[in-house]
Amino acid sequence: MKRVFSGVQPTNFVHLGNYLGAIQQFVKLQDQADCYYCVVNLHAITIPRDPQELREKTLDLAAMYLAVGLDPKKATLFVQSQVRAHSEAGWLLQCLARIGELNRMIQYKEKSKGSDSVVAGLYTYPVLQAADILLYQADQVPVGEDQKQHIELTRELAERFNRDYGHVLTVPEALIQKEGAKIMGLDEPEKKMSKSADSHFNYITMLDEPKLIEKKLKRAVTDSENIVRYDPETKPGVSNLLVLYSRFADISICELERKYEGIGYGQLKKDVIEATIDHLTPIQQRYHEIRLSDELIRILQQGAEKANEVAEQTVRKMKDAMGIL
Ligand code: AQP
Repeated sequence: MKRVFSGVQPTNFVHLGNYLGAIQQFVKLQDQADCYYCVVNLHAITIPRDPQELREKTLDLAAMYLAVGLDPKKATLFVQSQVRAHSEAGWLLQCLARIGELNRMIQYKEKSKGSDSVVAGLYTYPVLQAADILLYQADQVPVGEDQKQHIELTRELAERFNRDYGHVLTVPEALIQKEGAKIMGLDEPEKKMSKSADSHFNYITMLDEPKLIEKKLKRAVTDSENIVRYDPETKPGVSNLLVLYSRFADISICELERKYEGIGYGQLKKDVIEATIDHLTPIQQRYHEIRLSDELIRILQQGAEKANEVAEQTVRKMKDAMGIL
């Protein structure tokens, strides 16, 4: 059986990009593979966070994992900081990663732009991410397109480790969907939807109320052509709306293009609003039930125990191979 690992940062609320790009794949894969899904809270502190808020957001994200349909009987759900091997393996791999490689990381360049107080953790975070994945000997890593470069680095580090110290680590591959791998910002559809966008009109979170979803989608940037056609290059806003509608209503984009022949953006937006609200409402109801239950803590404890067993084995093998007593 294949092994799968992935994680999401508990920063702000999960948005439709995280959900359609990554988390929906997590749910499908739990029936086909041995899956480990993590709330990567150690990554979240690469940008300063309020400690109480980080605690809450960590549990919020774990509750969202369950609300979208992850089943702790099928997949292992846990919090990164509750498995110490992540930090330990992160250091071992930092001693293999090269400065030149980290300098090339696009996310680092984007997130550090314009700041004169960038912390070292933001720079080395792709190496910790590699450790997260390699500890579980994952074959596949379901992610959005923006993570492609980090998975390439992970593969490179695993191959380098195996070459220098003997075969210990599985070299994983990224699992990136054909459609929805990059959901674009509603207010700026040339760029990806992002939790850290300046305006909340950029994204729809999984917990946005129907009225807010409607407001955000009504304001979504389109173009002046008023012809519904999928063309991400020249019509990024309309194409993004088509992807959302296609994924939520389970209708192919070709079919949607036919459906909207001679019909303008007003109707398209109305339909996207309805499909989005219909999809998110039951998830939101489940989320609110789960978030306050003791069950959540118990599931995370059990998940951490299982994750610890696997991760400890790998880090021990890594240390043995490197001659670390
Ligand atoms: N816009 C997106 N479209 C498709 N997939 C996306 N992902 C993120 N944005 C999009 C995927 O979501 C997973 C978890 O991401 P993360 O928590 O590690 O955050 P991130 O990649 O840094 O992106 P965010 O959520 O928008 O945060 P910021 O604003 O901080 O960059 C990953 O698999 C990611 O590919």
